Amino acid sequence: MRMSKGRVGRHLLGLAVAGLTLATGSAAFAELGQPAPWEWTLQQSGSPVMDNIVWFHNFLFVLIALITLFVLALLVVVVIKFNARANPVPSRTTHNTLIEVAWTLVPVLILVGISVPSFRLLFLELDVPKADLTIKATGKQWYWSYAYPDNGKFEFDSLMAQDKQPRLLGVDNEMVVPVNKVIRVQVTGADVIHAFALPAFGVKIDAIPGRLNETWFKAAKTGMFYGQCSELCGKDHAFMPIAIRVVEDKEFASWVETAKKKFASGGTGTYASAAGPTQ
Ligand SMILES: [Cu+2]
Repeated sequence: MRMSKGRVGRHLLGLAVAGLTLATGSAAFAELGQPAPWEWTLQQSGSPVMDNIVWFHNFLFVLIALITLFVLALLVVVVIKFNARANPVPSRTTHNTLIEVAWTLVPVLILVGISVPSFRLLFLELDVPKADLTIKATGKQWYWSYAYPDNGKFEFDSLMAQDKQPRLLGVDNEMVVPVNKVIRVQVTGADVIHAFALPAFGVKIDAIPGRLNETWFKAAKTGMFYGQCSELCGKDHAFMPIAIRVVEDKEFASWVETAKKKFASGGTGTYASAAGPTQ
């Protein structure tokens, strides 16, 4: 099987075009900000980082599908053309320099082609841009606390609310952020390792005691966005959802005023000291 240079070029161009087409197409069954029943795609994107993750995911999917089909086709050809009946006198060829160079070089080029968007995405995720707002999220057994050091230093606990929808995702006090602003989230753990994850924003970062991790997102739309603790952290690991309400600037400002009063006493510590670090 020989592949001319032109064919390889056309092949790779085809992959790129197919990847782009898939990435721009809408994702069936995926809702914005929360999971949906029978979902088989990624959640709808709500941030520039997630846009890039979705694109990269689709790009790799096309690439891997084409490679798998190509290898399958080669296997079928071998089975049909070179079995003992069809090919009673086998060739004694052992080397073919051109094809050996090609099957070394082509995979290398494919990997280099993958690494470029991969590193670009990695830097986009890890390189926090100049933030408009900083929020500190602390993972605790088994709820989250959010502190707003830029807006009066208030802090409050966010616990799962049994009576709220969506089930297992609704909380009593949501994290509230303004739309289209760069939000820097500093993440830490108070007792054991938790993980702050919000699929629609492409955010997932460990909350480790004694360590301050940083991530960021820029919500593209207003609305409710849900995530969950994503590190096994004890018996109620599944019941410490992350709920973020994205609002317009004005609404955010008025929420800050209310929150300053509501959480003046400091909501933090109440449950942590009562529960203690148990497994
Ligand atoms: Cu947790």
